Amino acid sequence: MFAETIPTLSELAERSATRREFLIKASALGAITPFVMSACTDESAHNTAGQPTGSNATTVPQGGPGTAVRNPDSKLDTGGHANIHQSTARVANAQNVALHRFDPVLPPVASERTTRLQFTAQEVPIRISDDTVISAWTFDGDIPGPIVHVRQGDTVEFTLLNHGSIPHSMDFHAAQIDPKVAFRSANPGQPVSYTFKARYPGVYMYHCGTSPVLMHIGSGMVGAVVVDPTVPLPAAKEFVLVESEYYLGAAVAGAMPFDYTKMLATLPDYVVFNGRPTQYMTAPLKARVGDRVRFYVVNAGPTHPCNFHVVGEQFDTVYLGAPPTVPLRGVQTFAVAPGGGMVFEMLADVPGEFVFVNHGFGHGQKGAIGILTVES
Ligand SMILES: [Cu+2]
Repeated sequence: MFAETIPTLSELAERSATRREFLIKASALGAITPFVMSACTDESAHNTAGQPTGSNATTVPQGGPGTAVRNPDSKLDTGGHANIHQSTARVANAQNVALHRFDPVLPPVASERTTRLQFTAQEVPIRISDDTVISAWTFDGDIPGPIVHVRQGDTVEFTLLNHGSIPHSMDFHAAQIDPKVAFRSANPGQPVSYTFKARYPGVYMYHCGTSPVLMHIGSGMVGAVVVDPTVPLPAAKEFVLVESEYYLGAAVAGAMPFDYTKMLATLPDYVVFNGRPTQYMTAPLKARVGDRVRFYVVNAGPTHPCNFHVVGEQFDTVYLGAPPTVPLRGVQTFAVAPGGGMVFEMLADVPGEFVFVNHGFGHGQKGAIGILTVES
């Protein structure tokens, strides 16, 4: 219904002569309030010379290239870098970066009970639409990072390599672990490893936790972990959607950097599922009549809720936390908090094109919208 009355983001783009005009139309929210940002750049105020300790501390991420000695607590790192106001990446070939659809299908769970993950922090340009390349910070070169799928009780052995230019780290919400040790920052060229057990089922965010966390989450270092319950959920078509907000500055060498001041002002240019605005409008998710459809929705934020809704459908089951504990029945819309993850299920009993959207429509219109096609 709304598509008849409100132009989509793609339509806005087609009608707009320039990118600036497009953004103004897409935002339709007035000027961004000038903002005085915090004092996160005062390195001397934050750093100490501590070393990581504890059984999970397998490397010593101190003194990497271009960095001072840092506190092992990643929340205190990164301050003092000149580029903290805007993300940077190797953008020499930004215009040659191809647009690709992020596959939202949940990958199969591994047969082994120990999953070994090695992610690489990479600062790279990513094309998010035909006319827009962003200068992102990533896990493994994409936004979101790889979808991780394990089972309750599985062990995850994780290593973060840092091929970037500043410290990065990894905070798995699925882990219960001393964050000061495990989530410490890895300096460039110096990996960090730790091991955790996925004790509770559900869908969980992961993100870089290096300070300022807002900048590292907001620049793309996010992803999802799906932990299957011991008693499997009913068979379903399973999709993973990671919503995130983009706050962008003027293009440099063909790529738009993320803007920390705009992140603090909390007025995003785009709100996206799996890294690209409206990507599933032109390349929908697919199901057949009779399928149970399960959406694992993570809201990476960094700031706003994801008010998840499917136009023309209702969720018969919503797991707010670990399934199968206390699901909600008969839900039209539910807000996933920033940093949260929820599981939404519906029975695809009617054929058609069903729009899934952040029903906070200012954000739906900024890109958090797609189509589930149900074929008979
Ligand atoms: Cu980071």
